[in-house]
Amino acid sequence: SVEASVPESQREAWRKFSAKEFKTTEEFEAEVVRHIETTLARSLFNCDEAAAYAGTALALRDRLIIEWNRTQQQQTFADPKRVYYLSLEFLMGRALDNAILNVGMKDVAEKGLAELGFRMEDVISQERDAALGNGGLGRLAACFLDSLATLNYPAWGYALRYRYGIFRQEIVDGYQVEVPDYWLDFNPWEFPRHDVTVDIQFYGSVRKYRDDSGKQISVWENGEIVKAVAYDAPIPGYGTRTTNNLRLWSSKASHGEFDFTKFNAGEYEASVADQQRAETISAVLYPNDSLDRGKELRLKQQYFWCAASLFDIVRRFKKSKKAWKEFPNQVAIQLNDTHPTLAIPELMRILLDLEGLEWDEAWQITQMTFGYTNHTVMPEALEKWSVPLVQHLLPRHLQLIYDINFQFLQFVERSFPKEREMLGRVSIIEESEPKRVRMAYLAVIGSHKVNGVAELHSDLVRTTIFKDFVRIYGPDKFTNVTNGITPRRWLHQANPRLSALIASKLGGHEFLRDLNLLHKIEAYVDDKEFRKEFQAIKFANKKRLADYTKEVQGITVDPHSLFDIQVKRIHEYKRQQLNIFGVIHRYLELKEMSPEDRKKVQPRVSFFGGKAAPGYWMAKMVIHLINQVGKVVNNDKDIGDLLKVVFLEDYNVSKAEIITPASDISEHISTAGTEASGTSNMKFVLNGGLIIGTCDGANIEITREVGEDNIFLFGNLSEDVDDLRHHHFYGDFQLDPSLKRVFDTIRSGTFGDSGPFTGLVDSIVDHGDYYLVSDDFKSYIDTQKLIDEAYKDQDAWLTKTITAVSRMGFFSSDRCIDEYAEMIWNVEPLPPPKENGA
Ligand code: T68
Repeated sequence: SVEASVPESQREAWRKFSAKEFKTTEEFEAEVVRHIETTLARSLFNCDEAAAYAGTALALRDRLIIEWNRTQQQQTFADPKRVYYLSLEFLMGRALDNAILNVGMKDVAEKGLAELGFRMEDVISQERDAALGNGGLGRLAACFLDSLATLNYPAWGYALRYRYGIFRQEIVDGYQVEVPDYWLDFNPWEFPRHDVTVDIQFYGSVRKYRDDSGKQISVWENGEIVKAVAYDAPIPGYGTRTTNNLRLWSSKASHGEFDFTKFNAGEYEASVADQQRAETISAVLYPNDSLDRGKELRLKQQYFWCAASLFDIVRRFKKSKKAWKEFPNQVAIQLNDTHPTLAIPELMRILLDLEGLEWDEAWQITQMTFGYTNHTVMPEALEKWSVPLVQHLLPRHLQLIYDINFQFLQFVERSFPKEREMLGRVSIIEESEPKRVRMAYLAVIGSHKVNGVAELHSDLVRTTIFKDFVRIYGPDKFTNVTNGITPRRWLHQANPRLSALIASKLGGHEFLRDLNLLHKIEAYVDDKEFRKEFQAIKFANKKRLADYTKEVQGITVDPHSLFDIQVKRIHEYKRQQLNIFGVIHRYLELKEMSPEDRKKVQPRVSFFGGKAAPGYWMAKMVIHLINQVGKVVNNDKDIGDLLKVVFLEDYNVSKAEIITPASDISEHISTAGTEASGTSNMKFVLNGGLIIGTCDGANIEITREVGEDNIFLFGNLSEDVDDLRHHHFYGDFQLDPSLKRVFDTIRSGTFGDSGPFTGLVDSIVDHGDYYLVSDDFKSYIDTQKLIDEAYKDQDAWLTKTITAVSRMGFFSSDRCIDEYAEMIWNVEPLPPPKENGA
């Protein structure tokens, strides 16, 4: 039984007046103008592009919210098993373009805006990115929301409503400078739900007593309360009425604006300080993408978000009045990395302390509810929280973690009585000083499935960090779901002309819902007209990036050059340094050549883009080196157009939509075994670019799908990494002569003061070359040579790119979500009703 607030007899009137969605161009225009004139209080005499954007966005928002209401109503009545995707990051980018596309109103909006005097492209580019994420992990979550809605899964995303997203990057004198990203000035996509709030407790103490029946009761009390307020953003599926919800929690002082008792007692500042301290929790996204810094505020964020989300999920479940044992049949919670692992002890607390369940039942429910996705095997990224910190902030949760650990270790001891040394290895508590909670172990123990994000990565998960756990639980608990990307944003939106070309051959856009249909375009690989248009599209996309580069970076590049692109977070393991050393090597070779020989060279532009974590010195020096090399190379008269080096400032999702379709080659060159999957590799190939890459992450599956002839692989394999590191450790290696020459050039001051680059060079020459740059250098530059040669045969190159595109169907996030749904969540789609109403 569902409560409804309007009595049956009045519902007719209600229905008569309930909001209608615009359908025609005229209705759309009417909505836009109405919003501009009334919501925004502007007129046709002062309507700039920003106002046109606002009006359009508000019109679309109204439409989404009608669909959203319908979807939520239907889900409330049907009460199916729902998926909850807990992620501290959702890197959504812009919403307007996506909303227009997904509700199928592109032509209407384009025509309507034109009639009102605006170009759709200009209007769309007024929107600022919702940048609530660092990189791949956050963008994956965003692609998943798109697929979940498109496939009609009843699903919710839960995250924090950061006031500041990932910082904006500026380059000043060749160095990265961080500027705050205050993105909430105008955000038409969110709906504050001031009625949906949750009290979240921190600190305090635990009181234990026995009730009348002798049962031990734990009460967590005397803590500090902070309020979580819900903000909802509608997530429309493509070509379906399903519109799911992304719920973001904002923190607020529990007593509202400020504490009047304190205020009246003259403690004005103290009362405001309380309020500010509470609001700090959701103030800022942590900008580290692969380093665990163990900061108290981060732990607060994690608990605040987990506790609010679980309260919400449990509240929804309880409305259905089902027995607790039904919980895992109604609720699947996916943990995006270990960031939401506190949800495990939090659910235990709810079930034991608040609902009075017995341990065994509570634990079974918990394990069956959670799934955990791992995104890295690199030790410095694995979260470990200091025990004293957890004790202080979350005293009851620490007890529960110890209890979980106790039960678990007993189980291990029974299963492996002769391997007592295993207990220390697998304990959730690391016996360090201070002791630390290993969150990844807690996540494994509290979940029924653990998955990696590409085959090699999932193998490494099973054979390295969770090796013991595979023996303890058996191999079936550990699985692989290779990442995917949404073709709506990353093909249709980013590359409308290519999408149109494909549609013209496949008889429509159905491939955007079933990407495997792409294989049918392989039949056109020899079709003259098709090839011509495909090539023209690539050129136009390169031209667009060239224009952008001129406009924003002031650098002129020739779109006939080979465009070589590496855009992603800057990290030693991703090896942008290998790329820039290769560029320096190329520059030195060009300098030595005779003018005659230079004429035979394939001109190239090396594009870089990406942010460095603010505290990551080495990454910042890589950015500096790229910019310094660019300054010298781009102004060298001997070189001209043969080589240009561009650092694209402030790489983000909306810029990726311009950059990705413009590559001839993109670089995915991480040290083997370090990049869990990578997802931009998929985006580049889908848009008709080839890859230079190592045998790492999803490069391996991409090779399997597109064929070895259509990708450029190089470098050492992951199974050889340990040995190679060992050799470096014992000084048993020879620096490649061309790499040595690159280092000598840097040291000589060719690229300005070499001081800032000392650490970078030394890390390779003197400090063990952990990321094996020197070991892969030769094979990297040789492969780049092969690419130069291959590119000269434009016909063969075109054949490779078309073939590769046609074989990329596997990498849709739709495939990925269906795998999660079947293997991990056990949920079914809930298709929307054909006509209006539930
Ligand atoms: C990325 N991880 C992987 N982490 O590096 C990438 N980490 O290989 C993979 O394709 C992608 O996840 C999706 O699976 C990240 O992006 C983070 O951003 C991050 C953020 C905070 C803390 C740790």
